[in-house]
Amino acid sequence: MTALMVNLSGLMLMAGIVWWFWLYRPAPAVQPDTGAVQIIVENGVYTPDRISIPANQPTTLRFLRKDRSSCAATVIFDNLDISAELPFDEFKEIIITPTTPGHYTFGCQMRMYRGTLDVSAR
Ligand SMILES: [Cu+2]
Repeated sequence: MTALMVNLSGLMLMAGIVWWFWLYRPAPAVQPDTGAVQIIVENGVYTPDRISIPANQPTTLRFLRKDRSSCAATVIFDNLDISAELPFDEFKEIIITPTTPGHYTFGCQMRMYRGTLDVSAR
């Protein structure tokens, strides 16, 4: 019995290693070409959760909240002085024009939802 458990945990470890080194690829940052990005708020994740946008140009973030929990209803952009309420199952557009390139995190109040804006100078 113990030997079986050891074999099982060994198999799971190998599966984990295969997953990590061969199968896992981080999602690429999304580049809007229309000046608008749609972000779905569901199951504890923003999709996409990493967004590349240009500095000094207005970008529309179009949120659609599919999560009924009240915590998901607020999105806060750190260091950009932006926060907004997201109505359930309705599009909410937030237009941002960041002036300083860098990485800006955003999330819900309790930080269950997290995302990053990569602002680049172009
Ligand atoms: Cu939350």
